[in-house]
Amino acid sequence: MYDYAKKEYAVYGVDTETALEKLKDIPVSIHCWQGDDVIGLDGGGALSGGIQTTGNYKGRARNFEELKADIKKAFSLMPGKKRLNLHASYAVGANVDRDKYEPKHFAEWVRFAKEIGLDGIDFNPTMFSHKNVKDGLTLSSPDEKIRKFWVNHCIACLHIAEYFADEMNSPCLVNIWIPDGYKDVPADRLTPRLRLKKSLDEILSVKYDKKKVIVAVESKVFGIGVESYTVGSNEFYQNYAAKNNICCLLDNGHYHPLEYVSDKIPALLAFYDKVALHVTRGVRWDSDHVVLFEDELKEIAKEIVRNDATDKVLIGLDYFDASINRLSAWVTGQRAMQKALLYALLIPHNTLKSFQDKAQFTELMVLQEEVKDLPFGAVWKEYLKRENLTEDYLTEIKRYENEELSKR
Ligand code: RNT
Ligand code: ZN
Repeated sequence: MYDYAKKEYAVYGVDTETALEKLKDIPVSIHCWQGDDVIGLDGGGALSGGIQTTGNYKGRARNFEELKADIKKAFSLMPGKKRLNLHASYAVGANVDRDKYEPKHFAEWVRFAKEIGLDGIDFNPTMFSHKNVKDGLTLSSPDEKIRKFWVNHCIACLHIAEYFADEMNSPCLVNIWIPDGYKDVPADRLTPRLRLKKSLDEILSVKYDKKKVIVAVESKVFGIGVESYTVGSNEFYQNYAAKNNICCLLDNGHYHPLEYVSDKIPALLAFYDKVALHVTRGVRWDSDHVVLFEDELKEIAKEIVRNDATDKVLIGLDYFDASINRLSAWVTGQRAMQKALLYALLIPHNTLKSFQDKAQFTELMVLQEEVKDLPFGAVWKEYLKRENLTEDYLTEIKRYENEELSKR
């Protein structure tokens, strides 16, 4: 099947071998928080901040050991280069508050990441599910003590990120997302943003190695309970990032349903050296459903691949479904991302681009349609084979569910 597919693609000038070689080197950062419904290990409390998991499928990881075991099993069923995306709330054995977290609270994660051969670790300050989220606000709080607490938390996270970068010998992305906003029509939209700006300035004023730590800001349009106003909006963060030489993180659940992140990637690539992504799947709202091999995911992958931006676009996953087997959620989403990248690597972009430039729009449309049904599946299977995997991951996950998860 693969030999046949290789020949079919060659007709269009696409070399499947090159595609397979490239794919295995594109890192995908996998979020730890799918494993425990975003609860974390630091006893912060119920999930808050306009994000929500629903469902009560058996076997949620209840502690560090279970989470590690689940990650290890799930990651073993994922092809390609993998990074681990951690939230600060996954500190291990910390008996201090989040503003005082240190690298030592994450040393066990580093040991684990090395043990399972990961490419790197990425990091996120956790500014939700905590008593110091006051009136729904963190970095934009009018309460100086609260605002400072979260500034210090972010500063602590920069130090931890530098430690991850050193230990893993790979730069660490630190993504700042805050839940701050208002449920109903606010009386003042500017002042909270000015406070957020001041907080970001304070965070970035500390010394950190910019080659090792990449700071990103993640905007959002609205969340549950904060429908009317989001402090960290798209325009706010894009301007902040541009002026302060940091990076934007685009979460494709964070825009109006008819706004596409696939179109935003090249817009930002025109100005930024790096663009970070949270790949998710919103169903009617920022619902964070498991990522599937769908049209917008393919479009996102195309923008990364055809712009030669696999080093510039930092791909991370961000979804959490508690209604199905959590390992299967992880693997399905990661494989969908890999599939989309392979799909994009197998498109004759140069031919298509030249049709566009010569205004041959008929040819462009016809060829774009034609390549859609090339034997992609056979190349995907070959990729899995070379990664010592098969199409079937569910059998192994079901076995693990029976032997481990169902005992929890
Ligand atoms: C929330 C953001 C944020 C979180 C994670 C847990 O809407 O997408 O990235 O999902 O940090
Ligand atoms: Zn996100």
